[in-house]
Amino acid sequence: MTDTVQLSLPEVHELAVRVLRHNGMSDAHAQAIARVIAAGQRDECHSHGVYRLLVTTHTLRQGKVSGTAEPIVRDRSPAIVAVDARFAFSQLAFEVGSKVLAAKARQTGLAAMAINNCYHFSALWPEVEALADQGLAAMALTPSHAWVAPAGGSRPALGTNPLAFAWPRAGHPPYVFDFATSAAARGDIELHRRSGQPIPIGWGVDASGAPTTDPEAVIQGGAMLTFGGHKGSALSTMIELMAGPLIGDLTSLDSIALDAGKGGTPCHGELILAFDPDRFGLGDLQGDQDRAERLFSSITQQGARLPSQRRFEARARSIAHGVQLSRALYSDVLALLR
Ligand code: NDP
Ligand code: PYC
Repeated sequence: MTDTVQLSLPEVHELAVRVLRHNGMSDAHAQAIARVIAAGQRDECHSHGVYRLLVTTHTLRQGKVSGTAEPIVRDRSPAIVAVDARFAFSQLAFEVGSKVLAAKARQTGLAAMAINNCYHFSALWPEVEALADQGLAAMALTPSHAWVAPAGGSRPALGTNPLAFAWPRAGHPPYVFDFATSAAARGDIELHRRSGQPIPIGWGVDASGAPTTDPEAVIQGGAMLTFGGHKGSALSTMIELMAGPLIGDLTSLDSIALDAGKGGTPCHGELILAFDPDRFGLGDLQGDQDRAERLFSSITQQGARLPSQRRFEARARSIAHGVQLSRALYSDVLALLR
């Protein structure tokens, strides 16, 4: 027996829907979440692919997150749409609200969507990429749980707080980056723990504040670290403020307090911004796009790669051949159907 299992992309989607439906989720939520999980696995984003079924099901079984609440969309102003996820997962709220966000961005040039009261576990690139596919530039930011120490400290105060950006390109996939403002995503540290592997120095400290390579020491009583020292720390704090108090929602400190040690998915808000290049420019859209393309070429022509290039290559492979899951993960996921 091999250590891996080969699945087609429709099989990954169907497995995710089956697990989520079996654990009490409505079809609308299960389908929206399965789309994001299958996309994560397809693009070989292992910390936010099928592995997330373990985390979402754990959270569902705790009974805190709603598996059925329908999001409520509120038109707050010409440039702001707010979506109340009503303590369900965020994906359906994004799908429903992003249509309004895109329409507003086309009307006003710049529009914002606040998603409130959502349980949030996913990567942000599917969201900004979906907006770029409609010709919009986009940014997304969200807090998580307070697992990360600020630069100069050793106790958790910040979340792993991802920031994603997408820029639409004619004839190419969009330019997209999406990263945690911690040195590594929490999901990566959890995957190292699952496979018994040490983590690199710089990802976290133990309970005494000393640098460690032991993922368990970081998770149990230690703290993760931000990327880029004080710069990552300030960026992460900005994300707390913009996707927390600015939109009337929780910080990562609030989210982990709400969790009360249950180890569930973070619960807070998310802020998504969409920009229409047609409205911002001075009337020479083609010239603007050409200048952007020259910038991308100056990066790639010296052998550097654009962010998401690895993902897009993985996507092409997965579409052609399906994906490989570790057998251990596959059996843990099948166990969720019992
Ligand atoms: P990575 O460090 O793996 O990647 C960050 C970005 O940098 C990606 O866009 C990646 O593109 C790009 N990149 C990586 N290496 C290079 C390189 N050599 N040259 C150019 N670009 C490069 O991401 P993280 O581990 O920080 O985050 C992983 C995911 O976790 C994200 O999708 C994030 O949204 C998610 N997350 C979600 C949270 C939540 O609360 N919902 C919290 C924290 C993280 P590529 O993918 O092509 O390698
Ligand atoms: O990997 O840091 C992470 C994370 C937090 C919430 C969802 N993913």
